[in-house]
Formats: sequence, structure tokens, C-alpha cells
Amino acid sequence: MASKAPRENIDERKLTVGQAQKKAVGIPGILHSMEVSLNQMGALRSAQTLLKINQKDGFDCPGCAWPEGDKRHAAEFCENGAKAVAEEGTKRRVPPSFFAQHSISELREWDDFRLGQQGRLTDPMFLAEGSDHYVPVSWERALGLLADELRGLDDPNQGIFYTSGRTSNEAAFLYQLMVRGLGTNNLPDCSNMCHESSGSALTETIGIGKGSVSLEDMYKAELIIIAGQNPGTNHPRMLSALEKAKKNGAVIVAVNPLPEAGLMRFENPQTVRGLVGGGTALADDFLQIKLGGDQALFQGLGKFLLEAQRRPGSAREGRVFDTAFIEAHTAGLGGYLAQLEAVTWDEIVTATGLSEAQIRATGERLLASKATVVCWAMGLTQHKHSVAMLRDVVNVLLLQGNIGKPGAGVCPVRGHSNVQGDRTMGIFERMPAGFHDALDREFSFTSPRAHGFDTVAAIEAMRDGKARVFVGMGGNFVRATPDSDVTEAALAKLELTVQISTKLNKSHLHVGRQALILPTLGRTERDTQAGGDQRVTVEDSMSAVHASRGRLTPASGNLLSEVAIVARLAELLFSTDDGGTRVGAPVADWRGLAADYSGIRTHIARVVPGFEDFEAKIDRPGGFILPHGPRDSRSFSTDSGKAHFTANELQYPRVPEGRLLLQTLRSHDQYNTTIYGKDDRYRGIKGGRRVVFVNQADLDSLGLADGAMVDLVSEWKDGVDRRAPEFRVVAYSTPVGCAAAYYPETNVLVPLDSKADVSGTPTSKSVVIRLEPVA
Ligand SMILES: Nc1nc2c(c(=O)[nH]1)N[C@H]1C(S)=C(S)[C@@H](COP(=O)(O)OP(=O)(O)OC[C@H]3O[C@@H](n4cnc5c(=O)[nH]c(N)nc54)[C@H](O)[C@@H]3O)O[C@H]1N2
Ligand SMILES: Nc1nc2c(c(=O)[nH]1)N[C@H]1C(S)=C(S)[C@@H](COP(=O)(O)OP(=O)(O)OC[C@H]3O[C@@H](n4cnc5c(=O)[nH]c(N)nc54)[C@H](O)[C@@H]3O)O[C@H]1N2
Ligand SMILES: [Mo]
Repeated sequence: MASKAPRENIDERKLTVGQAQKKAVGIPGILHSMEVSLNQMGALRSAQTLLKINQKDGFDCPGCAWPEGDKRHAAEFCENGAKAVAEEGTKRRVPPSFFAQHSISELREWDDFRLGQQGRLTDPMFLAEGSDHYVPVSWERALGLLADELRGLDDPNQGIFYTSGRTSNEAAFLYQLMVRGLGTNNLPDCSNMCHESSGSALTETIGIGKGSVSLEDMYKAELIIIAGQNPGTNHPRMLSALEKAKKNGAVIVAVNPLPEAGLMRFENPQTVRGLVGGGTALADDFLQIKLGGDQALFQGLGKFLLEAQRRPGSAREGRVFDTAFIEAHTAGLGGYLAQLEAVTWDEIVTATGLSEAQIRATGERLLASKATVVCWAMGLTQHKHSVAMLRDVVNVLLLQGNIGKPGAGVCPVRGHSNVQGDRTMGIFERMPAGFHDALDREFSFTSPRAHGFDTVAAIEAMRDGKARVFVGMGGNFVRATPDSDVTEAALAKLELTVQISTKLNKSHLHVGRQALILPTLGRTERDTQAGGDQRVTVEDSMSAVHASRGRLTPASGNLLSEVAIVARLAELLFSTDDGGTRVGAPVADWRGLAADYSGIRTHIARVVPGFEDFEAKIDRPGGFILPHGPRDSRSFSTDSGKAHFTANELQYPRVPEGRLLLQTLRSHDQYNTTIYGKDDRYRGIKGGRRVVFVNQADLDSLGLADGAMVDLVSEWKDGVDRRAPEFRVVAYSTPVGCAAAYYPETNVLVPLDSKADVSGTPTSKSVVIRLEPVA
């Protein structure tokens, strides 16, 4: 059976709203993913592909960064992993004739769903100045044009080199080397919009910006707090780990404004009991917190522990804190305790919308637990005060010594499957000096030390005429970023925009004076080079690095791998006609590295700590775990050599009368800006995405009926009204004052300069809006 022709648009006027679900996966999940797979790939390819996900000799699932368990099922089944694979493995194609048929102006009117449904890009395409149609171009000419443009910059800092988190370690390492070889650190990435706040808070407090737990720790934990994360949709394989933890006796506390189905009950598709027995209840307690209230919650938990520690005559007096750990390994306790004394329960209750009793009950859970893990994702990282919020999460864990011991620690759950690895490889606008020194030694050049632009700064630079060329290594920059109208206009000012992509998206349509599409291989595809079939490596959310090998026949014979694209471009930029290296450029055998990626791994092994014997270590099934000081030996590479308690003033969003605070989040049928379909099964939505979830009490006080049509208008201090037109109101279980709607349709509402302190992450979970009824 072949794939089905792409669906035309889904008419959102037929949208229906049903009951939100109270459990995740089960048989509906299996059926839905089979439907997507069969539509996109046909039966044979579906079977071939789904059997190879996350197997020891297969490819790493491009779905998310949750680690693979040791014991692998014939198909470690995950509904949304299967959908991610089907979208890449699709048999649908976007050949040059597609672009002859459809102009850029026409395609701009299509929505993300319709664009993505067209399938895989097959050939390099060029959009000339003033033209409305892309035309095919040879690789040689495309890369030559880009190289000329880059060489022609007055200043290398006029180039911007974005990365999304699916790029392999090998491609990422070569890419950052090429960019630094050009002389800039302008390496913004999706992480700037994602877990940057986690990286900032963890680096400051424990000396390393990565999570400290392994899957084993999840299984051994006595208490798991999951805050600001919707694993049932975004990390479905995490539900199996939670189910196992639960069987071992763990208590799970979910902290979320929404009662997400996956947090409540899980029907494991791997077990018969899961499918027919009603599944496992996951969360023991659900704290329905107000948006942005988590710093207050964690200060409340700290305050509770402090009171318990000091309660005279109680059995626990003086034994609540892990004093031995605190004395040996931490600094700054006094300042933190002073903040806990200063903050009042009244403020905590106002900020969280929870009762003091609820918070105390969670405090009792902490007291009863000898090993606690806190997991979080975008609900905690995309607020103005996210870094302070996460410092306060660390504070609570440190009080009880919950770091660097079995069953305990910090667990920022990453999004893209190799976003953590890309950072390890140097995709960062401000890598530490040690990385630069090692890179310079290895490639006999001097990499620039001045910090580059992060994502928001990159858009500002484009807007202000300080940039001329944009290269996107994957991703969908124009849709993933905030303030869509501003960003589209900023990109339009550039000389050349280049997208290295697998699938068609809006970033191919909102472009500079000239544009290139460079189509590339996906993770699932065979990558054949002069030196034979290649494997690549990725790092998951728990610092495990392993190999990934694609087996499918590539979507077209005219694709280059990401590594090959970078290597060929670098050769044009840095090699002299007689095969030498231009003065000042990094010295590397670019062609040889592209022929056999093990050469890249040899370089990585010498530059990045923890990768010694890289090649041998990935031969081992399951790969290897990178070192992590706090996790491995309670050693903290902060300035003082200790973990830092921090004193953070309490912050929380304050919303003017008659306004709501909007979070922008994912439906069950999307992968970031790739829209698989227009349903959100767990939240009861069918056939549309332009919905806004609002508490009934807010609807009453605003005089709006459930089902009414409204414009969402964001209000910001610049006085500009940012508008997302025509959303249908859905009365939903969310705290009073807190609304929710899907990203990326709502990115137009997020002001570019509304970003987190320290990390610079756009405040996608805290946008002040008003609802304007549509006449
Ligand atoms: N299928 C699928 N998988 C994915 C993705 C995808 O789009 N689709 N994206 C990938 C990526 S890149 C990432 S980063 C992750 C994202 O994974 P998530 O972070 O789970 O994604 P979001 O949909 O943004 O959900 C945020 C969750 O936090 C809650 N929340 C929002 N604000 C607050 C708050 O102030 N406090 C608390 N306590 N909770 C809050 C929301 O109600 C929601 O449940 O998933 C990855 N995996
Ligand atoms: N309002 C709002 N905005 C957000 C968020 C939010 O919660 N709310 N979340 C933020 C987060 S957490 C993230 S991570 C970003 C995501 O930002 P991005 O990573 O930029 O966006 P994606 O939608 O994941 O990118 C999808 C595109 O990547 C390309 N692609 C897929 N696989 C490959 C591959 O293997 N190689 C190459 N070269 N290209 C490939 C395809 O062409 C596809 O169209 O969005 C951020 N933006
Ligand atoms: Mo992300």
C-alpha cells in the first residue's frame, strides 16, 4: 500500500469539543499512530520502520530526548514517537515541480499543517531576488552561492547560524567548527527557547547545566515531583518509567495548571494489563497551580521544611535537613533561610492559587521521602522569573541532600532528541573558555571569544540591520520564535536565508532577498558516504550517548547529509586551490571527515571532556554515560567548589483586571511547529487548533459564552496590540485567570523583548492577553 495523498486543508469551522480524558495511551493511542503511519508510509515501510525505533542496532527516535530503557520491546511503542517517525519516513514528496506549481505568495497562505503534509523535500532549491518561485539549483551552485555570500560579509558577526535539536553530534561539531572558523559565535539554537533557563540555573547552583538522574534513579525514587510538564503527550515513554517507579512504591505529585491526562492515569500499551485492566493511576496528588506560581510553591516547601527542622520537641527537630551534606558540599544556606523566613504564607497562597494546607501536605511528602526527584519542562522554563524559580527548586533538593544519591536529583526533561548533545558539541553562543582552548589546539586556529547572539538577540540584530545571512541547521525559525510579525520582517531584511531541512515549513517562505533550501537526510535514513554507511551519535536527557543508524532508503537521491553539507561548505570557505588551508582557518581534512564520520569522533574525543575512546564506547550496546560531577561524586564545579543555595526574591506574574495570563503549549497532534493533525485527543478537541482554554468563572465575569469566537490580543509595555484572530473559547479546567492556547499559532502574541531574566528565553508560558469578542 502506498501512502495516501496529502490532505487538503482541514476546515476548522467543523471543530468539535468533547470531554477531556483522564488517562493516556491505551488502544486509541495505538490506533491513531497506526493511522498516521499507514497514511504517510504505507504498510510495508511502517512495519520496517517502527520495528527499528530505539533498538540497539536501529536509529534513535527523533521524537524526544527521554532515554531508552535497557530492556527493549520488539517495538518500544510510543504513539507520538511513531508519529514523528511517520512524518519523516513519509512517502510523500515535495519535488521541484511542486515549487513550479505553487508560488511563495500562494504557499504563505497555507497553514503549518498543510505545508508539513506535503512530504519530504527532494532537491536543493533557489529563490532569486524578486522571484515568486523557487527553482532547482545544483548543490555546487547552492553551496558556492552561500560561500560567496559568507566570504563577502564585512564582519563575520553579520552571519547567524541557528541549530534545532535533531542534528547529530557529528554534524553539530563540524558546524560549530565551521562557524567559529568564520570568526563568530553567532550560534543561537532552539535551546535558547527551551531549557536555557534550566541550564542557567543549574550551572550557577550545581556547576553543570544538565540533569543529575538516571533511569535507575527514577525507579528508586520515593517521591517524584513533575512540574510544568505534559509527559503523556511530549515524553510518552516517560510514562513507562513512572509506572515502574510507582510499582516500586514511589509517590508522584503533579504540579500543573491543567489536569493533563498522562499525569493522571496510564494504560501501558506494552502490557495486557495496561490495555484491558484500566491502567495505572500515576499522580497521587495534583496541585493545580496558577501559571508562574512555582517559585512560590517551592519557597513554600522550603519554608515548611525549615519550620519542621526548627519545631521544638518534635521527633524530627534538627533532623529534617541533611546537615552533613549541607556542611560538606554547600554554601549560602543562611541567605536562603532568611528569604524563607521573610516570605509569607499569604504571598505563597496568592501566587500559587493553592491552599496552605495543600502545600503543607506536599511538604509532608518531602519529609517522608528519603530520595526525591524533581522533573520539569517548559512550564517552568518559559517565564520571566524562570531562572529564579529553578534556583528555588534546587534549594529545596539541597536542603534534604537530594542530589548525588540514588533515587534523587534534578531532572530537566529535554525536548528535541539531541538538543543536549548539540550543546555538548559547542552549539552555544557563549561556550566556556576551556572549550575554545581545546578547539583551537585541535584545529590550529584561534576561535573568537566574544559572545555571539542567542535567538532573541539574533532577531534583534536582523531587525536592526546588523545581520546579512541566516543559516538554519534544521528547525523552523520563523515559527518557533516569538513575535512572528516582527521576526518575519526581520528575516526579510537579510541578503540570504538558507534552510537545511527535511520538510517544507514556513521558514522556506519568510525569507531574505534570496533564499536556499538545502534538503537533507533524516535520522531514519541510510547515510552512505565514500567510506561506507555511516552511523551518528546522540545524547539523551540523562547524558547517555549512543549510536544511531538509519536504514530506510533516502527520500531522494539528491539529498546530502548534514555532515556532508557542512564539510563541503567549509571546504569552499577554508581550503586553497592547491588543497591547503587558508591563513587563520581551522586546519581539518573536511573531505575525509565527511567520507568517514569516525574521523569527526576522533576530533570530538580530543576536544570534549568525557568522550575519550569515543568510537569504542559507542560499539557497546546502549553506548555510555557522560561524567556528571554532582551525580557521580557530589563534586560541584562552581567557583567555590560547592553547590550554592541562593536567596531569591519571590516573583510571580501580576495580571491587570479583566485580563488573562496565557500559556502557549503543545497539542497531542504536533511536534513543535510540525502539525500532525488538528485533534488534541486528551483535551477533547477534534478538528481544529484555534481554541483558547479558559476557566468558566472567567468566562462568566467577562460575559463570554463557552464556544464564543474571540480575538486574542496581547498587551505589552510597548503599547502595541498583538493580535491572534478568531479563536474559539473552550471552558476548561484551568485556574482562574490562566488561559491556554496552542503554539505556534499564538507566537504572534509573545513580544520579542518579553524574555526570562538571565537565560533570555521568550516568556511563552506567560503572556498577558485580553479576549475581544468577534462581531
Ligand atoms: N509529541 C511531541 N513531543 C514533544 C514535542 C512536541 O511538540 N510533540 N516537543 C518536544 C520539545 S522541543 C519539548 S521542549 C518538550 C516540551 O514538553 P512540555 O514542556 O511538556 O510541553 P508543553 O506543551 O509546552 O507543556 C507544558 C506543560 O507545562 C504546564 N505549564 C504551563 N505553565 C506552567 C506553570 O507556570 N507552572 C506549571 N507547574 N506548569 C505549567 C502546561 O499546562 C503543560 O502541561 O517536548 C518534546 N517532545
Ligand atoms: N510560543 C511558543 N514558542 C515556542 C515554544 C513554546 O512552548 N511556545 N517552544 C519552544 C521550544 S521548547 C523549542 S525546542 C522550539 C522548537 O524550534 P525548532 O526546533 O526550530 O522547530 P521544529 O518545529 O522542531 O522544527 C521542525 C523542522 O525541522 C526540520 N527537520 C526535522 N528533522 C530534521 C533533521 O533531521 N535535520 C534537519 N536539518 N532538519 C530537520 C523540518 O524541516 C521541520 O519542518 O520552539 C520554541 N517556541
Ligand atoms: Mo524544546
